[in-house]
Amino acid sequence: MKTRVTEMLGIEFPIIQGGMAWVAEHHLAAAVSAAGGLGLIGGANAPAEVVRDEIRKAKAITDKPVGVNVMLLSPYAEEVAKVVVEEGVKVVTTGAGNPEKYMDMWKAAGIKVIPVVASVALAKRMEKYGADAVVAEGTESGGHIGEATTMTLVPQVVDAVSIPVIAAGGIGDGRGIAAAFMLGAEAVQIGTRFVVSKESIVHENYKQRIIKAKDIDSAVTGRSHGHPVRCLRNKMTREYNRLEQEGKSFEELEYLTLGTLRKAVQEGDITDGTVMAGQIAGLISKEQTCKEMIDEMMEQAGKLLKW
Ligand code: TUI
Repeated sequence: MKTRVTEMLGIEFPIIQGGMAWVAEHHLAAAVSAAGGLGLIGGANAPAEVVRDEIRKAKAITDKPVGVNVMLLSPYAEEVAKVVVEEGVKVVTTGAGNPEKYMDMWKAAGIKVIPVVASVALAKRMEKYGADAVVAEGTESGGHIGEATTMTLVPQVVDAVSIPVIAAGGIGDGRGIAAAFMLGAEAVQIGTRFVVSKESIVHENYKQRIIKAKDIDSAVTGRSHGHPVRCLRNKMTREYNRLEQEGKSFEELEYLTLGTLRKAVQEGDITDGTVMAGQIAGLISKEQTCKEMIDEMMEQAGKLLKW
């Protein structure tokens, strides 16, 4: 299955794993790359030396390329942006902001730069600044989100730019991949399904929460503050949304979300922790290896798209 994205990245299948905070570490990224997709290490809020170490550990597991997601709200974004150059990373995606100030440095180092965007305006701007592709991420995604749905955003971005578009948000099986391709995407980015993979280091409670999730279990905190974050409904989201409705400020509610993603991922606290996951969680029903997931999804998408 060849597209401009598989050719550009030198990968077998048009599947990129999301660079999820605390989740996308070297075991997961290496497993996805080894299975023929593109694995990403999530820089998240980690110090640059932690990211450097993760890159080296992934390289020790697989010879296939592994990319890095630079989370632009991170206090360490600037240092992480330099570490990816120093470590010879071939592909960088960015999230939660505008990566313009790093583009020249990355391009000069020969890095393929793929910003994640949630609007047509940012997609066009990124193309102008030399982006090699964009990930158009719909509001179905887990974590920090925009407003437009994948179904509406992807074809509008496809029409607005000439560079390849990668669809993200709400994709969890071969039907989702086929649908994204019908909208004009040339690859997909998948997060939530890989969270429950065998190679994913998240706590078993977190995996089971996703596996047991129903269609209506998704919640968004922080919408009224302009910091919408999608996760699975629990005691924390109910408390957050209740206080948000009472008009409490972002700062007053920060105690509910600070450090709570780590608490859920590492300690398995899925009651008070933040269980980030996309709306597709309700579709995800079993733990499999990354290779089993990718092979199953590609077979299903291939039949539908008559590849
Ligand atoms: O970045 C993500 N998803 C994330 S980042 C993250 S870590 C975090 N945790 C809690 C609060 C905040 C961050 C968890 N999930 N996805 C990519 C993405 N980027 N989605 C939306 C955007 C985006 C939004 C606005 C990108 C650019 C943008 O505008 C920037 C500008 O200046 O125009």
